[in-house]
Amino acid sequence: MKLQIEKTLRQFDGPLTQELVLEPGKFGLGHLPGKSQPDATTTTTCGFCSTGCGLTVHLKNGQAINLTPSTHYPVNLGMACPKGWEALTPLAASDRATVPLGRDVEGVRRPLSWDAALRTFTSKFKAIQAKHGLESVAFLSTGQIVTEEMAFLGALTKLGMGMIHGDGNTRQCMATAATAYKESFGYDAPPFTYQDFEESDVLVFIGANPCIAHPIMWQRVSRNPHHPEIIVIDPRKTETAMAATQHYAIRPKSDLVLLYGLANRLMTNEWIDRNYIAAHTKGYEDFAEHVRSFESERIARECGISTDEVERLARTIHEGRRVSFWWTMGVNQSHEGTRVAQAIINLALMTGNMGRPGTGANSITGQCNAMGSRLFSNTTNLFGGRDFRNPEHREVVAQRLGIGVDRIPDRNSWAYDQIIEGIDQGKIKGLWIIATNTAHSWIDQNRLSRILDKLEFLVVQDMYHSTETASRADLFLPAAGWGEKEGTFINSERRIGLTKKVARAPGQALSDFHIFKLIAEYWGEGEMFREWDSPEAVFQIIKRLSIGQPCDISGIADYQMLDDCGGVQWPFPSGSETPATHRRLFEDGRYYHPDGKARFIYETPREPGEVTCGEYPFLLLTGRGSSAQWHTESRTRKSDILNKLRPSELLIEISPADARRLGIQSGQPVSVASRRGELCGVAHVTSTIAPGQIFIPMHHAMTNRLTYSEVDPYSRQPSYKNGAVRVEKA
Ligand SMILES: Nc1nc2c(c(=O)[nH]1)N[C@H]1C(S)=C(S)[C@@H](COP(=O)(O)OP(=O)(O)OC[C@H]3O[C@@H](n4cnc5c(=O)[nH]c(N)nc54)[C@H](O)[C@@H]3O)O[C@H]1N2
Ligand SMILES: Nc1nc2c(c(=O)[nH]1)N[C@H]1C(S)=C(S)[C@@H](COP(=O)(O)OP(=O)(O)OC[C@H]3O[C@@H](n4cnc5c(=O)[nH]c(N)nc54)[C@H](O)[C@@H]3O)O[C@H]1N2
Ligand code: SF4
Ligand SMILES: [Mo]
Repeated sequence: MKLQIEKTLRQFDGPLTQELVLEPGKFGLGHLPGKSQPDATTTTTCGFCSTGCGLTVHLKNGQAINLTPSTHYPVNLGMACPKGWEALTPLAASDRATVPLGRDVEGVRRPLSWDAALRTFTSKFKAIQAKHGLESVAFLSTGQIVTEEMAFLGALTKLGMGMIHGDGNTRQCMATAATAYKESFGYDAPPFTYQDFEESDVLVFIGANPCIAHPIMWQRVSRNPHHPEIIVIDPRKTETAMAATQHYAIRPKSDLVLLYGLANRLMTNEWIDRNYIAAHTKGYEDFAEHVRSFESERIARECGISTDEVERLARTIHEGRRVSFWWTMGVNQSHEGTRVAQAIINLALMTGNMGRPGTGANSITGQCNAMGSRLFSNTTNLFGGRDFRNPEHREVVAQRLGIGVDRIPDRNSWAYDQIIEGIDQGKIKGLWIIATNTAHSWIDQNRLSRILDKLEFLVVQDMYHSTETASRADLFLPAAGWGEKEGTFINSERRIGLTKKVARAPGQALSDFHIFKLIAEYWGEGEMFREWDSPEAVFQIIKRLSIGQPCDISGIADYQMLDDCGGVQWPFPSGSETPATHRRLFEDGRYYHPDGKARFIYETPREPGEVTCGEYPFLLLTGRGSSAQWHTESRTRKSDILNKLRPSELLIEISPADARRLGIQSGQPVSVASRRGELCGVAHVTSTIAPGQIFIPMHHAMTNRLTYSEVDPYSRQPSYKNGAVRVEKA
């Protein structure tokens, strides 16, 4: 064992360490074209958004030199958005991390050898655990590393290092959808396939802006030959709303009232599918009683649209033969997001729009592997969507991993916000952050910053040493990025796609996989991970863990099969025939609850915790700014091309009426303040935003100084799209 560590480290010593990362003639995967074919290509899956586009990488001497969208991949059919086209560029950025970094006695960052870095990691975290208990060290991870790495991290920390608390940035993103599905369907199972975009005759987008956030999904909508009605429910007149046939600019956070009102209209008019309700659902009668008081006049009053609009919307849903409902962050990031998502699910269930082509209650995912994180990261759920608190589940997992069941925690982890609270209260002293930029993307940044100061030891593992979070680290570990390692992503339509190593990581940067493997050895748990030898070996372990669960993928032989099939959608249990190109769930009307029936779940709508007032009269909305910007922009800012496709300044979108009243013109500097912080930007006067609201893109590090920390009580996802602010000429 010791020999193995030494050998690995020797190979990463010094500047020219790449030979081990990329063996000549063995290009990432064994079956890829080797060095001798200078004009070879290979296929991979994009590492930005959850669309999961297939990309064809053009190679010279085994190295990626260019890429184009894959024409035959069933997801994108030859298309890619600007980020996909530019995916290789961020790998060559000048702030790529090439060596581990520690801090000297003065606190100045200094390069460390991997050996010293790993020793520091181990001794510091072990000392904290010895003094304050095993739970005093926690981790925060991501939806942007491959499933194999997520599984490794989840096993290493919770089964190997004795941690209880570890969560992902998927909490900021998909927790609401996951919770809603689990309660309504009995399992976290987005039912759709992208083909549904093309097969619907009515598409309803709620709190989603796919023109910007999922451009290639939107392309699929554009290919729909049925002249569909496209309905957008969004307080802003977004790019998607402009392209829609109907736009309802409802008052922010009034979705639940609107959706219950629609259920009321459908019910009152008998526009429901009684057969479907009787055969496949439970709880309809109580739900019908609940929505009785949501009459059109009330909806109009509370949502800020007319009664005629309510009627038209209900009628359009009724008249559609194949109606699909799609939602994203306008729903998930809300104080009552879980119930809003379930209100959408209820509409699909009561109208029988489930399980048929072009239908479904469909949550669009965000990050390239948020779906992998939901199932296999071992954070919120025990591997495979199981429950840490269930002794039988723990027993199964222990058996399949060949470990003692006592190694598996019998409690759930704290959620992201609770981990932050835990740091504030001194319960968590050590934190390991992997592939997420907490010091930019988490809510209420001024408060977060004060809390992070309380940590005794912060480790950050990222591709770049320059991120807001990396700059705060006591120990920094340099990671390889997408394209420099292999593994699988699971996209929004449950498709497991393969991503490959087509470039060398710079300097001594290692794949997250390698880093976890080394940490396992240094921690003294190498033996537990003997079988976890390569991403593909871990893929086989994940397959084993999935058996018997709705996400069973034991029928996927290996990586080669994923490559050959253009990805495979779960479920795909062993014994399945060749996977069809498109598969949706619930075609037989059987859901995952023991009785096979979906549930109608509802609750009384309530006001968010912060509302506008005289001092803070504007409601703040945040979200994606352009298709060329990715989150905290650690990657997209590194591309000159993408930089040309985004605004060069932080734009504050404000309505013409408000701008006039405040004497503000487009291009003028403005300041925005909330109870928590303030920022300066440039006014963008536009009628896409309603009076009384402003919109600020999330991509700037200052945006989250303003945001208000409130979480949905069931999913614990933060409500990033609500807060009261003041706007002034700067
Ligand atoms: N270019 C680009 N694409 C991305 C990303 C990126 O950073 N850049 N990120 C990816 C990720 S991780 C995610 S999660 C997705 C997010 O994808 P989306 O959710 O589509 O994007 P957002 O802009 O965050 O929010 C969508 C809309 O919600 C609306 N909204 C706000 N409040 C409400 C409300 O109360 N009700 C309703 N109905 N709507 C409301 C906003 O006006 C906004 O237009 O995008 C993914 N794709
Ligand atoms: N105000 C506001 N805030 C928001 C949102 C909003 O709508 N409004 N949306 C929220 C949502 S939905 C999301 S998903 C989050 C996203 O928030 P973050 O996860 O913080 O955003 P990213 O910029 O994607 O951060 C990913 C980090 O991982 C690094 N990285 C990339 N690939 C790898 C890898 O392979 N290995 C390692 N080790 N590192 C890697 C990148 O350099 C980057 O620093 O933001 C949330 N924050
Ligand atoms: S739509 Fe998403 S997956 Fe497709 S190329 Fe763009 S960022 Fe990549
Ligand atoms: Mo997200």
